[in-house]
Amino acid sequence: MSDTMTVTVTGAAGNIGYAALFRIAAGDMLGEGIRVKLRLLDLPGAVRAAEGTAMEIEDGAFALLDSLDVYDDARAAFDGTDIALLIGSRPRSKGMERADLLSANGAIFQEQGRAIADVASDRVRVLVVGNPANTNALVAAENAPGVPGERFTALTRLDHNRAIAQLGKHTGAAARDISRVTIWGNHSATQYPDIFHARVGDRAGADIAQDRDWLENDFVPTVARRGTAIIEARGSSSAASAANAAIDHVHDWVLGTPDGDWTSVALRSHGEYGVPEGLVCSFPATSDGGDWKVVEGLDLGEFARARIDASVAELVAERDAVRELGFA
Ligand code: NAX
Repeated sequence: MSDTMTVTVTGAAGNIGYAALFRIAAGDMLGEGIRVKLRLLDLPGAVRAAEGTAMEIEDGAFALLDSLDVYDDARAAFDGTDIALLIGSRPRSKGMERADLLSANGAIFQEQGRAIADVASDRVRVLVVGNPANTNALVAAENAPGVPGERFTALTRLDHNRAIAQLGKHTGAAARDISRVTIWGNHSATQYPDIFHARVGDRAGADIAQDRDWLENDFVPTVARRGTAIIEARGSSSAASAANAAIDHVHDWVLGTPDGDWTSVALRSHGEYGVPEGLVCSFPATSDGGDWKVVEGLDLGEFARARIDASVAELVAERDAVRELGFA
């Protein structure tokens, strides 16, 4: 890894961007030895706000920050970029149908995929946060000829971290003592948070999962619907926790996952666990600092299989919809 990296953040004027940018500049994402060139992208109407955020970043006087630029043009913003955090997307507005949402986002991620293929660095790594994240990542990847498919990922690390937190609350264990949790499928309410292979201190997750009532009626729905619970409580959607998860994702991708553990990453499937090839599906994965590698060979019981299949079916339907619209 070189000692300077260029990082582009889209949706830079938004809530997650605001929470992520300071931590990136502080070295939390790439480590303290790496200098950062930050490029902020937002829509023309939000550039003034992104400039305000940039002024605050300047005022952080971050030792690792080499440069800071604000753009309203994707090609300019992705020029030479090593890490692209695609946070900006079109939210669902009142009365908007699902097809309209997929269409609006298909156009955004098609354009950004093309721009990344044309102008980003040869080693570019992409994390899509903007929803529907898995399918947006699929659209970007399909429109980026020449960029290996495994460089396009979507964020399920927030769901993964939420699962660790809930498991910790239930067992009294600290987050640091919990490993090998997995989020399978889509970043949506159909996701399946899996603790059957987890370790909680010296306890096996499968043992904790014996409490089926807690597992089915508390743990799984609490993790899957946590985003909605936060909107209800805060009046706005998760921002700092989403930014934190995006930073965790890139950190582990670039610097490697801890020995003996894995994380959850939405990756293009090569057919692992029977997931149709090409879908961007969340799997257990490790990194040695290079590419993500799906953890293979985990036994999936009936409980897991049914839930994973349902979430994968939703991914297939989203893929078919963007294909029909001509974006993939
Ligand atoms: P905000 O509405 O605060 O900010 C979004 C920003 O993106 C705005 O400044 C907007 O102008 C910009 N934007 C829109 N289209 C753009 C484009 N084509 N190019 C560049 N910028 C563009 O939303 P925020 O709370 O920051 O959330 C951002 C996205 O993250 C949303 O799609 C949200 O649904 C998604 N999330 C994904 C999560 C995940 O785990 N994958 C969790 C958190 C969050 O819900």
